[in-house]
Amino acid sequence: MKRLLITGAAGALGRAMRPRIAHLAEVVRVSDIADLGSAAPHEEIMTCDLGDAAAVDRLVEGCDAILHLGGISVEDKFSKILNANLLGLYNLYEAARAHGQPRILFASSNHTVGFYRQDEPVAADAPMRPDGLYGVSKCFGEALARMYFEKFGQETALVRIGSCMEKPTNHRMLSTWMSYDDFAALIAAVFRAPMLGCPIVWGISDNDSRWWDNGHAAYLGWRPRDNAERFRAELELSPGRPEPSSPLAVYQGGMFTRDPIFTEE
Ligand code: NAI
Ligand code: 15L
Repeated sequence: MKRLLITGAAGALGRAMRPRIAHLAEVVRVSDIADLGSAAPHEEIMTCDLGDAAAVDRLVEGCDAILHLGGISVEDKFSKILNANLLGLYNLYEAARAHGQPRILFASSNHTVGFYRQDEPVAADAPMRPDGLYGVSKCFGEALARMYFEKFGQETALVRIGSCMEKPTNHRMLSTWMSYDDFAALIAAVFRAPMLGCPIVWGISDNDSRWWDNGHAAYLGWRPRDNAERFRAELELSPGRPEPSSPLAVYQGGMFTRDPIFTEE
């Protein structure tokens, strides 16, 4: 493709994905509200607040695909979630509608279903059970994307990312971990698939321990290769197993289920 837009490109996943997916496009437009540093030769920088409709319209114009990572990524005050994750997503989809409907990969989250217990396998079409306002914002994002698909044919992969980081850091992540390389391979599969539709995809590696199954999305041809299991022995030593009654051991969303509602002051 000619131009791929990455929002949230200054964040943890943005920084990890930029070198890994550079080969997917001739030009990668990197965007964030935060400082993006200097551009690589194949990159162009556009600083933008997702809550600013006019700026998002300019951002999306000329792009063939969008990797949407930008937004508030943990529990936070509603005003911040409202601007970045609700208004920001609406702005992005309206801009996409105005500019040829580039395919979108939306970084959704396991926190859409965080209140399921860890002994309950969850199907992609099971009722949402968000574990906080952040999780609710991802439910909104999935619903918005689905509506734009049904009404206008806008294609989106709704990737419910588990824990995408260098390595798992607690026992819960033996089930939720996705390696950076597996995420990069998923992004490539999403943007190369002849037909995408609007599937929910669980963003996890090929972990032995798992609560989610991607059988319904096999047509994407994505084959994750990493497995959190190789970190089990290390995690047994530190941080060790959580208490059986700890939210970390009970709920799929782990400690997010215990976050308060952060008030504005
Ligand atoms: P991050 O917090 O490191 O990066 C998010 C980026 O979005 C930041 O650079 C931030 O400046 C930017 N941003 C925030 N508000 C913005 C606004 N109003 N306008 C423009 N940019 C704004 O998060 P991370 O870990 O890189 O995650 C990326 C995406 O993936 C997020 O949407 C997050 O919810 C989602 N996700 C990540 C998971 C993970 O394990 N890292 C798990 C599940 C979902
Ligand atoms: C998320 O949605 C967060 O963005 C990320 O920071 C992790 O905490 C991840 O979920 C997780 O559940 O481990």
